[in-house]
Amino acid sequence: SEVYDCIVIGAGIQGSCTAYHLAKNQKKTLLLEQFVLPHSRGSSHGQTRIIRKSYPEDFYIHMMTETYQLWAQMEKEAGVQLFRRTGLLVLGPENGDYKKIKANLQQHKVPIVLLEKEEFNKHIPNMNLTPGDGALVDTTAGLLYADRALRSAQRLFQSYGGVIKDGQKVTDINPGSVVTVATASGTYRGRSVVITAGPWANTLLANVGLELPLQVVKINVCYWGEKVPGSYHISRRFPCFVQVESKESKHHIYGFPSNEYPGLMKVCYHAGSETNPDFRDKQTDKTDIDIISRYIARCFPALEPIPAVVETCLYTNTPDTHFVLDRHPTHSNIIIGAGFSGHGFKFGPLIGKILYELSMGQAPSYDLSPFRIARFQHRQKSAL
Ligand code: PYC
Repeated sequence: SEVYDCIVIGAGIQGSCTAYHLAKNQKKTLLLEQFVLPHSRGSSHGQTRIIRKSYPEDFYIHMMTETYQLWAQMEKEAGVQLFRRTGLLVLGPENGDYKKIKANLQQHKVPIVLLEKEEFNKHIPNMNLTPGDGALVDTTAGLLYADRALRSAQRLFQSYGGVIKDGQKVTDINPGSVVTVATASGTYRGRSVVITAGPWANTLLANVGLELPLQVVKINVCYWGEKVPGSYHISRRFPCFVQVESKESKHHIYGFPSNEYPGLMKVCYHAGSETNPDFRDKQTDKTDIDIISRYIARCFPALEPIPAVVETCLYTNTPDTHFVLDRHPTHSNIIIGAGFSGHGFKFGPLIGKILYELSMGQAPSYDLSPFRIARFQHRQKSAL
């Protein structure tokens, strides 16, 4: 039977972007997805994601420069708008993570606007700045139209000759110089395999004797009604925002201008309770919603502090919240992209490029030391 240059397992944003780079570089590629596409079972569905350079870590800000270019390139190839610049309002106690983000943005010469408390409401109406908090706007940031982006990556992949087989759950992976991947419908062979299975990473990695320290959490994606519709609307240039620490929590609270559902603003909490990705409806904890409610009551006087719509997304967290981008420790033609920890979508086309390079045995164009598997005390199953 035919042998693919690469089989990518998992057609979320990371797998779809990896497949896109492979096919664009004339590699014979199969993209496998366990569910029928499109679906909302993983971490790549929904209308929007934030894209930002506002990070306390140097390496992410560095990676974002090329990532913005790759999104623009994908927009051009697909003929679809994927990015909208809204700016990102960053808020937090002056001496915490906010300070690190501000220093990092300034060091990398990212154009920012510092908002003094006296003029805060001139720029950001209908919002209360917490006393003691600093506020800045990263003017380069904005939002990605997530479901459009995912579909564009998959369509471009197909237009470059790539093959998608959806509704095919992988049941076995046999390592070797040619790797065999089995599903209920067939067996496929590839010179390399990329595993980008999101919350199902460890389920698949069990087939190749590896277990990563990943925690799958359920995120309640909450939409809050505007008391006066349009108060925070994108057309009024209300920005995306991230509150990096607050009275309510040490975790981020983030939000988007109202746009996707009329009269509703998406505001979420960047943490959740552990769940099993196949039984996520069993996880009914609402502590996170209470935290956002209290924050909204305090900081967003023009929002109803009870959510009108709650959807679900899954994060797959590593202990340090940094990604896993690496080769399998003993099978160098099996490549792993995992643990995107709720902040990986924005990097999609760059992650795709890096995983493509690894899958072809090329030297990656970035220093991947923050993303290595060896940083964990990982357990290897005795079978190996
Ligand atoms: O990484 O900017 C981010 C983000 C926003 C919401 C979830 N992640």
